[in-house]
Amino acid sequence: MSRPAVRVADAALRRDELWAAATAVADEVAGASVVAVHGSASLRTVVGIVGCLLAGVPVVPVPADAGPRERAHILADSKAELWLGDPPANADRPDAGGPDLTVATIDPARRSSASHPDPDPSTTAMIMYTSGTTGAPKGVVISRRAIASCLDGLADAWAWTADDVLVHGLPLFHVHGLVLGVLGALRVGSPLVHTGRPRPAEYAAAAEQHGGSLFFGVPTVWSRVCDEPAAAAALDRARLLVSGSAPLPVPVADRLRSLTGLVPVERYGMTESLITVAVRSDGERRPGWVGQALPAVETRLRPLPDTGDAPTATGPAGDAESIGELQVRGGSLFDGYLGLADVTAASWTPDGWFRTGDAAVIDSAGWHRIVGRTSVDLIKSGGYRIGAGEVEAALLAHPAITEAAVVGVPDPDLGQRIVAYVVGDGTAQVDPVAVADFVASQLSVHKRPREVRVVDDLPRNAMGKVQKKLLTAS
Ligand code: MLC
Ligand code: AMP
Repeated sequence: MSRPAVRVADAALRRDELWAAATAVADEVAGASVVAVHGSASLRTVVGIVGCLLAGVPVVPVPADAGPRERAHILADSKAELWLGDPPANADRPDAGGPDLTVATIDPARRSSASHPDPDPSTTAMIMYTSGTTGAPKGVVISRRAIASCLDGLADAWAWTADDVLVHGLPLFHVHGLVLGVLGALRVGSPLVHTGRPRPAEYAAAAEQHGGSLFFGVPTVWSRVCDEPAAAAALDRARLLVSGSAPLPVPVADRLRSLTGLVPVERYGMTESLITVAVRSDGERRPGWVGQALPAVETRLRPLPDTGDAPTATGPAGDAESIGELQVRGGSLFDGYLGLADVTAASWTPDGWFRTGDAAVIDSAGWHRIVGRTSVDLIKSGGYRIGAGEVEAALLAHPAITEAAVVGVPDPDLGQRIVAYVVGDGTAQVDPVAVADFVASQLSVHKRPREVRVVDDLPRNAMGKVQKKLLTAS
């Protein structure tokens, strides 16, 4: 009997079973304009997403822990007409308080042998919601062609084949866990072992029980693996440890090397561009650097926008020291933000390059080092992208809060942790715990402030703009 193609926690399906179960979903969703799938870490999610892709229906993976306000926005903005999967934990119905939509469960035990025509590569595969510096999350429209281009580039860079066994436990509603971690495995034909959560002990168990050869993690995961040396030691027979979604601190790469004998490889990307730059498995390893552009991608540096927050440029571009804004173009780029033509246009240069908003250096061999972001208002915590503006809007909805500023403060575990500074209206004492709970009633868990600091006023410049640099330094 052939081995499972996908295992999530204790549930598994062979490839023929997965295809037949997903085809049953495709039969059900065919013809829909947009379908939302509850992005829990489950085999149901995999079956639901693959089913939508087989049917050629754009799918919106909804964060499993999205707060009601966030979820209502995603469903209304995407105009999803069907919800696939269990209702989320914090609602009887996914659209509680929002628009009506049909709700259907996903049953991995169903089978269909119907055939669905191959959709055109230019059609939309996914609409993935991601945070900007301000406002509600934007729907990133990603084509089938872009996903294929990205995955083929990574398969080439990492010599990723059906002989590999991929292990990870990342969320199934973002690029890392879903596009790379599920669709990548299916495209290459390597079995996927998803551990439910990305815990060190479960990575170790997957290495031992399932012969994991390729492991994906965000830097927080790798740092936690290092904190459990016995788990780290179990990865010593792996072929490749891959880190992405946020900067991997060099000391973590060094600790991983001493515990496993493997130098992790990094790759860099965004929801909008998918993965554009990667370290090759057969080449040099350089901790702190994220590698070279993938074959279908070009990169360049341009002078940083003068935001007052950005790192300062130090010299001419391309010399491994001078910092510029990283701009990219090529086969894995998105088709635009859903319904936001102006924002889409502003995110591209007039000559057709996507502005990543990341500050980088490039050396003469085309190696990239990411040195920061051009805006302090995009925070990366545990590999999650969080817009300060969205959290501030949630805080300002609190009746006793008159001003709010959200910053990412360096954190040894999470990279950055969210700290909220709030000013009360003076009518009553503002309780930090109640404020965090208030945000929790609206947004997903990782967007909640880890700390709420109640202050008398916020530091502002002569123009009245909050000086966040002063807050992150305190
Ligand atoms: C967390 N918790 C909180 C909280 N934050 N409780 C109250 N207030 C808060 N502010 C809870 C959690 O729900 C959890 O509870 C417990 O505290 C521990 O939380 P944690 O320390 O955050 O750990 P964990 O939940 O394990 O999360 C760490 C992590 C997670 C690394 C597993 O951050 C993660 O999955 N990150 C991956 C993000 C990702 O995939 N990004 C890719 C984006 S795509 P409980 O009860 O649940 O235990 C991309 C493109 C690219 O970037 O390049 O890849
Ligand atoms: P997201 O849209 O969630 O995919 O987040 C994209 C952002 O994650 C990028 O703009 C970078 O700031 C960051 N990022 C992704 N990979 C890396 C990496 N290897 N090193 C540093 N930052 C990264």
